[in-house]
Amino acid sequence: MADSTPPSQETLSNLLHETRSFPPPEELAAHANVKADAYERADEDRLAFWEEQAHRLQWERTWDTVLDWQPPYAQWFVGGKLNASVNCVDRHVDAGNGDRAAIQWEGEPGDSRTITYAELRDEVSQAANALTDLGVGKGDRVAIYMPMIPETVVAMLACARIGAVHMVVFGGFSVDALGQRLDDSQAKLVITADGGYRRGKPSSLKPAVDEAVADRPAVENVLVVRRTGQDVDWNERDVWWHDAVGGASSEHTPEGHDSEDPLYIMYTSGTTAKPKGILHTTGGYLTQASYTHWAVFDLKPETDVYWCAADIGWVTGHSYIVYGPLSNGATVVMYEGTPDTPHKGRFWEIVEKYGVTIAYMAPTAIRTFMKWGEEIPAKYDLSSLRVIGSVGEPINPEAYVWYRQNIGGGKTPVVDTWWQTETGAIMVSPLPGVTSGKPGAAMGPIPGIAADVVDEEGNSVPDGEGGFIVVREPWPSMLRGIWGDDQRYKDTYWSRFPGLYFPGDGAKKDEDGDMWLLGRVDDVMLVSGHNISTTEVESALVSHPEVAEAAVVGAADKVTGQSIVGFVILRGGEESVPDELLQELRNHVGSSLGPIAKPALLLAVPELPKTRSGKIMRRLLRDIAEHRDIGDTSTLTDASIMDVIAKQLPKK
Ligand code: 6R9
Repeated sequence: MADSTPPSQETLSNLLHETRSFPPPEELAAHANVKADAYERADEDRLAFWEEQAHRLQWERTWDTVLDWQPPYAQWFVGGKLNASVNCVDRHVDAGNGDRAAIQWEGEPGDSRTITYAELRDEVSQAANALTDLGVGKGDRVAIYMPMIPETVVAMLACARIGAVHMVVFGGFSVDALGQRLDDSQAKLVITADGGYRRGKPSSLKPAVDEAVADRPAVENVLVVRRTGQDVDWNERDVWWHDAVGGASSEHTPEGHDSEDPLYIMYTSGTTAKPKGILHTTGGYLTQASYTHWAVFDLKPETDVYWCAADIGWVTGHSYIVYGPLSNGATVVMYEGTPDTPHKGRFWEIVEKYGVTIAYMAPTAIRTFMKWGEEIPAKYDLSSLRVIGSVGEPINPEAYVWYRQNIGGGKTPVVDTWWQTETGAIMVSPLPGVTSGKPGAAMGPIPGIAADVVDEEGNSVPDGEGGFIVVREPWPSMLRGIWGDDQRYKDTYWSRFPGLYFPGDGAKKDEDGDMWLLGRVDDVMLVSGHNISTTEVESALVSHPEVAEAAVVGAADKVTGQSIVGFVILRGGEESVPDELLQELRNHVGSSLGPIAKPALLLAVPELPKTRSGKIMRRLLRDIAEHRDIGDTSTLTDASIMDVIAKQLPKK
């Protein structure tokens, strides 16, 4: 509906005028990997800038052409050859860093493993040999349906090593979601585990795979890691990881792959339509994943301990647990379980235990920690942290300030990083040694990225106005298409504004010219002819001291077109709240944003429907608010929450 209408100027001028600003710490700025000149160099010659970044990697053959751009198809570092797994592993061993920890893994029950770069090379080589023995070759697709264990990383890198294309499916997805992705990608091997640990108990994975592959003969083998030791049914095509990989040689001679050879497919959960298989290739993707991880987190591989608390089944796990950090030779912390198992201080216990210096997580996690209370992180020594990041949704100014204060000790820069599965790597973000951070703003495009905010005609908007975020020039880690559906690639991203990439998000430039991301344009609400972004109303709610999380939707209304229905989680977690408080919250929104933005109905709920990457699924809340049957919930973490929320709603 509101598909092509940008947030109105009126609403935007009402926006919270953020005056807080946090300059980079002096010490960090003095030794920062990236200084302000990077923007100038990139502006002067964008291709030369990316070419310089490509030299961060080890190439078997250098490229002939930096960019071949036949809109909307880009090829980067054409003619170059490299191996992504060599760049993430062997290279560091060859440089004398074989003893450095590559992965510090923490299992949910408290078991742990340290894997050095030398050990990782051996395991990846063994897995590459095992995959080859199972008949997997270059270009074949391999599905990975795993818990958060080191073998998941090994499996991805082994595929990259032999040129097979990995396709990781969230361990929490249903049989149907897995089956649909197997059909679309025509995967020939599935790598899975008996199960993993979540919320204090073993959850199973193998039965879902058994069911999904039963009527899918294209899957030739299922390779199974033993993680929990639970009983599993055993079928003819099943192979134990410890037999196949454990028994394989740790010698493997890698070959260079073309810069444009496919590296992986990652499905993004379309809202109603079939999921899109986003295709990424090798040289450009690895260049930008590596550069952004080094630049945005100011990574010093010798001394930093880096932790990204995302799941590997999300693109964030691909670019910022695996390809970015490992290509930079970083020490990466990886955690298997949930943040409240066995207690609500688990994340901070991990930071203290490993001396984490850089942490990266989603706003949904940050808001949950706000709800649990600041006394929990206060019990741990978090003084090792020096840069903290956010990704996945707009971070509300209040959540940003809480994060900086209670996790960052009031001193660390917060990097709010905007990007998508399709962009492959970070596009818009402050740089911690350069940018003064402003709560709630992603600030501006990183060097070498031509992102802008435009109006409906595709013209750049002046400062103080809003519209749509677009990207004007191709970038190295951009998607190369949608697997098997070229028309959809053109229609989805390149048809709204001819010649510009359209990510589907609303955005604005504030009076200082800093960029704010305002959520998906299809979530924008239309109330009495005014466009109102969900992000702004939610941020206004979260800025009230009693509110930890909020989601708002526009529900059909005979009089106003749509009316705003809000769902809030209170900081103490109470569900039965006095009407006066809800009234006060409605008024609070009214006074921050104007009466038009005041929710017509506000409900206190114990939880919100979220995807595994923590995004609020507003379309399901809209179904509830409009008293409709609830749509597809297969990508929800916990579908039972929908009944709980529906019960709160007054009858029609
Ligand atoms: C990396 C990732 C992409 C969508 C994107 C936008 C939202 C991500 C954000 C953000 C505001 C940020 N998003 N980061 N919105 N500020 N820092 O999340 O990929 O799962 O494909 O989602 O997430 O709406 O378009 P993906």
